Amino acid sequence: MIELFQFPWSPFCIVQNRILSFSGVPFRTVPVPSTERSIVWEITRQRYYGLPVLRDGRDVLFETDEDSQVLAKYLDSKLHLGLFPREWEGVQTIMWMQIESRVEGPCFKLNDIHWQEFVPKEEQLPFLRHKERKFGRGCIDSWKSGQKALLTALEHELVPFELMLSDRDYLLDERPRFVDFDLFGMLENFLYSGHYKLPRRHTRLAKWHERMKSVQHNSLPA
Ligand SMILES: N[C@@H](CCC(=O)N[C@@H](CS)C(=O)NCC(=O)O)C(=O)O
Repeated sequence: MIELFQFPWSPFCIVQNRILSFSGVPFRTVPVPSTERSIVWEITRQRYYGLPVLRDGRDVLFETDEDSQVLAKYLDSKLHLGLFPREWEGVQTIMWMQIESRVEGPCFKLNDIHWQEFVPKEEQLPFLRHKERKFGRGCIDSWKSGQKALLTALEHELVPFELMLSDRDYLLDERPRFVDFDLFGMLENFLYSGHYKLPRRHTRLAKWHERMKSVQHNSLPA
């Protein structure tokens, strides 16, 4: 059975988790603390410490760079999900680069503001240390004081996606492609703390989000 090594509020883990549930294949999630990655180090034979990681029998899959999409492409070709059709090659790359930087930035900061509510107590010290080493001392407090501006930035970054949904159900055409799952993962991370709702003015995005929560591959036209 396919195994997904993950932690629950990670935007990138949510992407893979939703692709797997969309596919309908049985899979199991293996919880890994966000701050302690020895299991990942071990199964990747000391080649990777990031998450998510997939294990499928003897194969262990992980990303090779920021934009590699190794996991999603593996699942797509193994399970024939139609996530990376030729006609959208290139366009999807530009979109996921945008989604995983300009959209992901405000999403994870807005969620991290509430970190003490969802990071287990024993992980809180290494969590804070990891964040402050990466983003500077007091980073989370500064995100908290800039919360309104971050929400405005997110609303602004989502405008092109709202526009793309004017005359179709998914971002590129009538079925979800990789970028739909990618954007979904970032937004679920934003919503994870339970303190936020999607920006009210993006009404089509709200309906798309509802569709993305439950869409199944086998319910789409062949
Ligand atoms: N482009 C990668 C990014 C993955 C990523 O940034 N994962 C985070 C968790 S959300 C991570 O493990 N970062 C390294 C660390 O925390 O040490 C992907 O799509 O998987």
